[in-house]
Amino acid sequence: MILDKQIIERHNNDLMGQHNKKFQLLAEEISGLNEILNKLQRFQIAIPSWALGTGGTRFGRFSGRGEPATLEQKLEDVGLLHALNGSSGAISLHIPWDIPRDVQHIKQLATDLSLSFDAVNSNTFQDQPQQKYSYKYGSLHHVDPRVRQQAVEHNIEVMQYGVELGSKALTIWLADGSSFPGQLNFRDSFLNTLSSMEEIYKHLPADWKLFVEYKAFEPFFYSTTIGDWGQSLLLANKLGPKAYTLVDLGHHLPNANIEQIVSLLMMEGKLGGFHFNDSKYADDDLTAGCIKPYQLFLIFNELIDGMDLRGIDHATGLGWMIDASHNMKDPLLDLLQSVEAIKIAYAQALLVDRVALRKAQHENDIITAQEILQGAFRTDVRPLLAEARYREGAAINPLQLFQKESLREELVRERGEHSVGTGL
Ligand SMILES: [Mn+2]
Repeated sequence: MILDKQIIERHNNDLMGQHNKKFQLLAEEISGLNEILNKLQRFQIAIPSWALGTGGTRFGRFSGRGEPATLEQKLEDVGLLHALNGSSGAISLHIPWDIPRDVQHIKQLATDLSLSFDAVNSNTFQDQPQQKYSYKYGSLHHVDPRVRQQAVEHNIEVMQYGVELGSKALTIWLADGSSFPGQLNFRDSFLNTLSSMEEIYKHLPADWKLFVEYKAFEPFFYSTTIGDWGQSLLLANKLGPKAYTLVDLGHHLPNANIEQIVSLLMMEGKLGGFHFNDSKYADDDLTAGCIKPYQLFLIFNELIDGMDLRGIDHATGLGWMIDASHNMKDPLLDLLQSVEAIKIAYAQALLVDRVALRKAQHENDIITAQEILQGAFRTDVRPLLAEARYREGAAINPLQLFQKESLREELVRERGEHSVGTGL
C-alpha cells in the first residue's frame, strides 16, 4: 500500500491550529531551535523486517492480520511508516528470511519508497531445511570445524546480498552458548568464535562495518559465548578497525548501567550500533521507552556527549535500529510508538546544557547535575517532533492518522486476513 500524499496533507491541515499553539509555546523556551529541529529531521531509525509481523513466544504465536508475507510487502510496510513519521527511512534484513529473489526490483521498490538498506543480519540460531550441519550446539563457536565453516560461509553469503542491496554493515548475533556447567570450554569457545569471525572479517568490504552483538542469556541459560560488552569488545578489538560492539538494550542482566557501557564504548571508538527495545526482566522485546523512558534518555545523553566529543554525525555515525518483535499490539502502531519514544529521548538529550552539567560535575554539585538532567527529561518535546515531521512532509500525528484512516483494514483487504510475516 502506498499512502496518498493528500491524506497526510488533509490530516496536517486538520491538526495544524492545535499543533502551532503547542509548538510556539515550547519554541520560546528553547535555544538553538532550528538546529535541534534539523537534527530531528535527519535522525532515522531503521526498522527490522522481523518486527513487521506479530512475534511469537516460545509458548505460541498469535498472528495479526494483514501481515507482510513477502519482502516486497515488508518494504511497503516500512515505506508506510516512513511516509507517516519521516523517521524510518531504512530497513534491516534478516537472511535467509528475506532473501531477495530479484535484486533490481527490490532496490527499485526501496528507492520509490525513499528507503535504504541498513545492516544485514545473519541467522545461525536456526537450522534451515537444506543445510548440512546442525546448529544445535552452536555455530561460530562449535567444536566441529565443519559446522564453523558452514556458519562462516552463511555470513559471507549474507554480506553478498547486502552488497547487492547497498547495505554497509553485517550484524552478527550468536545464539552460541551452553545450558549446563561443563558443557563446553569457555576458552575454546571464545577462540573458535574469534577464528570464525576473523574468516568473516576477511570478506568484509572496505567500507563496511562488522557489528558484534552480545546477549547475557537465552536461548542458553548457563553461558553465552558473547555474553556481555566485555566479550564483544574483546572480539572487536582483536578483529580490527572495522569491527564494533553493538548494544541491544534487552541483552543485559537486570539493572545493568547501560548508559555507562555506552559511554565507555564510545570513549574507545568501538560503539558501532544500537538495537532499541524495552524490557522489565530481560529480552522482553517491548516497545522502546514503554517501561524505562528515563534510562533511554540517560543513554541518549551519553550518546550525544560521546558523539559530540568525537565529532560524530548523530544521524549517520552509528547504526540506529529497533529490534523488537512482540505479540500483543499491531506491529505498525507499535513501531510508530517505538520511533516516537526514541526520538523523544534524543530530543530531550539535545536539550541538556552540557557546559552547565560539566561545571556541576567538576564542582561535585550533585543537586544541579540532577536538576539539569531531569529538567531536560521532563520537558514535553512532542511538539518538536511533530514540527520536525511536518517539515519532512510527514504526519503531525502518525498514530492518529493510521487509526483514523483504518490503514490496517486496508492492508487486510490487500493481503488477506491470515497473511503471516516470516521471521520469529
Ligand atoms: Mn538485537
